[in-house]
Amino acid sequence: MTTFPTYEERAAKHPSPVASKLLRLMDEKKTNLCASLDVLTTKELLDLAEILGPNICLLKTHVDILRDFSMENTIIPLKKIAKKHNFMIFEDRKFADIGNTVKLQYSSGVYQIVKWADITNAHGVTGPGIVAGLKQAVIEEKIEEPRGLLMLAELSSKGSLAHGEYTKGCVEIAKTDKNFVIGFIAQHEMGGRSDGFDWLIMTPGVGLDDKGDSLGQQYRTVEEVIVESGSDIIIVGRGLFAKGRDPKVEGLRYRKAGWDAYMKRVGK
Ligand code: 5IU
Repeated sequence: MTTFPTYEERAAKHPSPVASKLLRLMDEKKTNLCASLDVLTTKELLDLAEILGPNICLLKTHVDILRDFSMENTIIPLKKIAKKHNFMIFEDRKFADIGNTVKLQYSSGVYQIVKWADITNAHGVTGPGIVAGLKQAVIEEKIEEPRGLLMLAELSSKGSLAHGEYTKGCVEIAKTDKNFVIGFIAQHEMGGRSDGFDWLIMTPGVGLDDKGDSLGQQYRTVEEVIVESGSDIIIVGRGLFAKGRDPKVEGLRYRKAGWDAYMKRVGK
């Protein structure tokens, strides 16, 4: 196995302040677990954030699922919990329109994502204007905290069309702004590590007990994702909190599995 730089080494050199902050906190907290909380109410979201907080580096939201979203009751308390337990927030918005439209979707409407999410993501289907549009929202809204974008290069679901030339195209789009684009949602390591690029690879479709669901989701194990496919962060949803599972127990279990796999990967 070729030696791979540690999160700590990568944090020290990374050109993006968001990626650097995330890599540093992963190293300090010893976790590469991102909890994906697709829940219906603010109470469920905040309760799970509080329970899982000590074991995660990142919390992934889909705020448009919440029945009772508000900046005041959802985002302000969530940011407080994030600060208390030292994790970052990733809104899995999957922007997919022309630059001017995504700029407005990112900054305006009910959710005003640019104001609170450290990280968001975008499809490459509309071309590099999507990166420029989202970046413009960060500048025009005068956001002081750093913001980062992930390109959706591959998906975990059965029959996904994001592969081959499409995936390569997403990598080229990512290269158009290496301070803002921090990496990929993908199933494998990609993009190379030359020319000053150090992409973060975050992988959903991770489950230790199930193989998939009835709607096309496909799960791989933590070891497959981190050691064999070279991912940096495991994104786990129902594996942590589905009915009958104890999020405290599962949080610890996935965190340990993720960290052990990372240690194996960096040869420690
Ligand atoms: N998600 C995927 N696969 C993908 C992408 C996003 O599962 O390829 I892109 C999201 C959907 C859900 C979470 O929010 O990641 C996975 O949740 P479960 O672990 O509960 O399947």
